Amino acid sequence: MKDSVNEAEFQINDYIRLDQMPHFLCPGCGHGIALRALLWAVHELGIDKDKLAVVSGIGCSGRLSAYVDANSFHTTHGRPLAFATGLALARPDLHVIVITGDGDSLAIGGNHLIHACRRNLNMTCMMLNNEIYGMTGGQVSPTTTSNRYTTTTPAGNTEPVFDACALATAAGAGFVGREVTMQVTGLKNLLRDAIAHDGFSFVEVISDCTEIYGRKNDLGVSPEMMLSQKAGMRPEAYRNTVDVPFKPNALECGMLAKNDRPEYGATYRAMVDRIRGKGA
Ligand SMILES: Cc1ncc(C[n+]2csc(CCOP(=O)(O)OP(=O)(O)O)c2C)c(N)n1
Ligand code: SF4
Ligand SMILES: [Mg+2]
Repeated sequence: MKDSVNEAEFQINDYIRLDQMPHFLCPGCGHGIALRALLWAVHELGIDKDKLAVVSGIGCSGRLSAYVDANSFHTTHGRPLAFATGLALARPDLHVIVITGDGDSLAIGGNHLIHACRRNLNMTCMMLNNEIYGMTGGQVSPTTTSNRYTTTTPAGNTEPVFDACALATAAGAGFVGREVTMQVTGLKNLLRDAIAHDGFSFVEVISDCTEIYGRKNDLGVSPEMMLSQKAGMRPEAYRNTVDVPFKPNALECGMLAKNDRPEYGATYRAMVDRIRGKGA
């Protein structure tokens, strides 16, 4: 990974498939902002598009890989990390990035997430947390805020909420961070550091599903949702403004954990070399 930042101006059109436009996202959906920040980070790192692999699951978040002009793989619901594991192990020359949703990675794919964190194979997982199953009409997810209305919790959600970053940290991820879409530059910087990290990196993006979740819960339209998400976060090192009032129970953002333990692919390849050396 290059240490220096590519100084050339970032032009998103250099990184997306224009023949796939217009995109399918609803107006105000936070997922588009996250994709822009991700591609900006890729640009600043000077990653060759031929060496970039973007793997996604199923969901509105999962749809994003189709728009990236690189090696992209739209896999099955909950399984992008399993797919990416094989890819990263077989092709260590690639920069493997997984785009997933809160349902995709914490519900049906929860098992794959904890083992990807534990294994610490070199790849980056960007999880778009909009607190809902957006694509399928707004069912409750493991991150839906308590008491909020969804199509499957018509009287309000009574399940406790998952803290995805705490889960990833406890499971051993090498790099863990969180950011809101309102802080595009901070999100880009966080993603840049996550991709540059040698090991498994996990970035939770607090996104918004304006159409299905925001509307049902009277959260306003996208700017109101983004502002209230920003106000609910505690400012950290990556934040580029300091106008967020401190709240004791606020969620932390920025880089939350870093663990420089051995990367799994390198350990695995060294073992293979050792065995081959013994057998020769
Ligand atoms: C095996 C399987 N089960 C269920 C589905 C239906 N399904 C598609 S997307 C989705 C939820 C997506 O939610 P999330 O991962 O949060 O993504 P979002 O749409 O919110 O970005 C579900 C349940 C499926 N495609 N495959
Ligand atoms: S349904 Fe929600 S998550 Fe899906 S594109 Fe629309 S606003 Fe975004
Ligand atoms: Mg979701």
